[in-house]
Amino acid sequence: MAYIKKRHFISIYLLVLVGILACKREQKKEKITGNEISKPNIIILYADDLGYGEMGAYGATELKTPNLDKLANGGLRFTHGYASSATCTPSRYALLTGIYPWRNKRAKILPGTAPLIIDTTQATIPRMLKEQGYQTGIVGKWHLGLGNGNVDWNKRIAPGPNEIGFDYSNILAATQDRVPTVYIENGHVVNLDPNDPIEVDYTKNFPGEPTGLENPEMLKMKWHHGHNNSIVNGIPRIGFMKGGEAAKWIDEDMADYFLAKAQDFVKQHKDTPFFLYYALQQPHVPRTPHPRFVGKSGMGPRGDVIVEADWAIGEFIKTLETEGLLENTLIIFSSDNGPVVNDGYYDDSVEKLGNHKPAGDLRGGKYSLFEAGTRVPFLTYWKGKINPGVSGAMVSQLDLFSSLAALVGSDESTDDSKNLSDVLLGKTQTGRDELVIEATSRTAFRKGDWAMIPPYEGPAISENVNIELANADDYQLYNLKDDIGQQNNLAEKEPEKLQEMITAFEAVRGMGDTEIQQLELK
Ligand code: NG6
Ligand code: CA
Repeated sequence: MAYIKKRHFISIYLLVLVGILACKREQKKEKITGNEISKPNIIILYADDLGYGEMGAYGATELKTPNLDKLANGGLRFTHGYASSATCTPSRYALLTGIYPWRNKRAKILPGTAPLIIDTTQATIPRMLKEQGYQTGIVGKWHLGLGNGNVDWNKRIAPGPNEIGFDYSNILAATQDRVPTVYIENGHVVNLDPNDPIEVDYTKNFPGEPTGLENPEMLKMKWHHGHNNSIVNGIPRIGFMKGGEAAKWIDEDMADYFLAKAQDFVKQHKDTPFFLYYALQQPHVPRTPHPRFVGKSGMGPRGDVIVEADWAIGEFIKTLETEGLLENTLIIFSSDNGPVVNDGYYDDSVEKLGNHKPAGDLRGGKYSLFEAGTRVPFLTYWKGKINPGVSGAMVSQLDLFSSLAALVGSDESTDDSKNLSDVLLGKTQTGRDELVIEATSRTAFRKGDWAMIPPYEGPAISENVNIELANADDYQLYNLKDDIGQQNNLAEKEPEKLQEMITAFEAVRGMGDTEIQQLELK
């Protein structure tokens, strides 16, 4: 009897369990069906060091970027779209978290061995979207640190992108010019041979290993400044690396590699809402176009890799089209910081620049507090949803967190990140009124048509990269409406405006300006 009772009980239990599971499945299905209608796929295409003047749609005449232009002309082209910083790590930190990078002291250009600078409990775009039912992926450049310090590259590398909200990751750890020069998929070095373990060190070389400094005869690309540590594929890098021969990437294949991974991700997840952050490596150094693109721009490797990136984006969009996804996908294209021509290698970029103006009419470039450091190409595209046009609204990549959250029905937001979803979709041209921009630990301010740069110590022009950094003894104030090239400093002529700007800047920045400088210049 007891036996029967027990069996009976188990059957009922199983029935109830099956019932609950079936119910859950039903709910999930409904949710997914709902998502298909209301939740678009979201793709962020992110270039590395692409300047404001580098696409046909932004006025480039010497470089051909037909695929990016197609995106720009079929979507919304922002003329006041900003990266949060004039360098990579801080911009990428702000993009993913919606937090100003100067709030995180670790958000500086990182070595390949740096620990992860995003807290694993922190809100991020991928985590927020995951909570809304999205499949989330990153393909390409990471540069936000990995692990907790002392990473063993031969074991699973964590925490990293998969611990801050990405379901899938296939990344290069830091930059193309920094070791380790390997792809990392979901925390594992791709093609790692356990008999040839990888070691990485940024302070000292491994005995007997060649370096760019000591073995110039081994180099196919010469270093100009920095970049004289370990040699990989004939290119000297930043940092020292040993082992991992089979896992080392081939620089010229990188564009094809990441494109294929981005296409795979989209194809695999076309039936659920997905978020893909496709972070291209071009035109950051070392510029290594695939042989198919060599000589295509007439501008040397820097121009050639921009042509290559444009091609990759064209191919990627074709995949979206073939898969029937264009009408249900919001695409955002931008760059992590402004342009630099010579960033440390002799690669003909200076000699062959010709009449090309990477920053367009803007002053400065990468590393600069002038406009070209952070004002970058910024496009939104959604076939049938976003009307083609140009928007003069001020938007920052910082705003993507709250804007995308609002778009997909999440109530998450941060104080720094403004919900500009209507601006991104072209429903209004009222963007942000003010924005703090950052460049190598210094900050400046934009409000309305005005740009204010506090005094900073340091060279006016960086000798190595030949870029005006905006360091000066006195305040600088520019009216960007009349003076987009920041040639007329109005700080003395417009003391009231200057004071208004300083006050508004300090209100956001959170401390007196002197205090900021002491902090940053230490
Ligand atoms: C600098 C590198 C530069 C580039 C940059 C990071 C030297 C001398 N210069 O330190 O080549 O790698 O860091 O670029 O090493 S970013 O786009 O990732 O911020
Ligand atoms: Ca960059």
